[in-house]
Amino acid sequence: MKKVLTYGTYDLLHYGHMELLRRAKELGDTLYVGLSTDEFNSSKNKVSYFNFEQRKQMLKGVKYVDFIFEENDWEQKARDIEQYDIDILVMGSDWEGKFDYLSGLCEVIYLPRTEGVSSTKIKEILQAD
Ligand code: C2G
Repeated sequence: MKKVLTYGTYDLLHYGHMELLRRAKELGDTLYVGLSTDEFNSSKNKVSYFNFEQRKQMLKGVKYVDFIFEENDWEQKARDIEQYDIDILVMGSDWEGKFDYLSGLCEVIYLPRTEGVSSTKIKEILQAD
C-alpha cells in the first residue's frame, strides 16, 4: 500500500486543487492531506475565505482524499512522514525544490501547477461583488 502525502490551504476549492489531488492519488493507494490551520495561515499573513472546519468539510467531499490532519507549522513534515509511514510527498511546482530536504525520508515529487486559477483570484472576484 503506497501512501502519498500533500499539504495545502485548499481555500475556495478549485480545479487546480482537484488536479493536484487527482494526480497525487494516482501515484499511490492512500492520500493524506495536511490542511493548514487558520492559525498557521495567519502566521503566513494569509487569511483564507473559509475557515479550517469549512475547508476540511469541503476536502472530505473529494474522492481522492483519504485522510486529513492539521498542518500547524513548517517543521512538522518530517514527523508526519514518519508517523504516517509516507512513501511519497507531492506538492505543486510552485514549491519546486522547497521540500527536497525530506528526500531522505520519502520520495518528493513536484507536479506542474494548473495555470490560470488560484484561490487569490477567486477571492478577488468574490470581494469585488
Ligand atoms: N495548486 C496547483 N495549481 C493551482 C493552485 C494550487 O497545483 N492553480 C497546488 C499547490 O501547488 C499546492 C496545492 O495545490 O500543492 C494546494 O495549494 P494551496 O491551497 O495554495 O496551498 P499552499 O498555500 O501552497 O500551501 O506547507 C505547504 C503549504 O501548506 C502549501
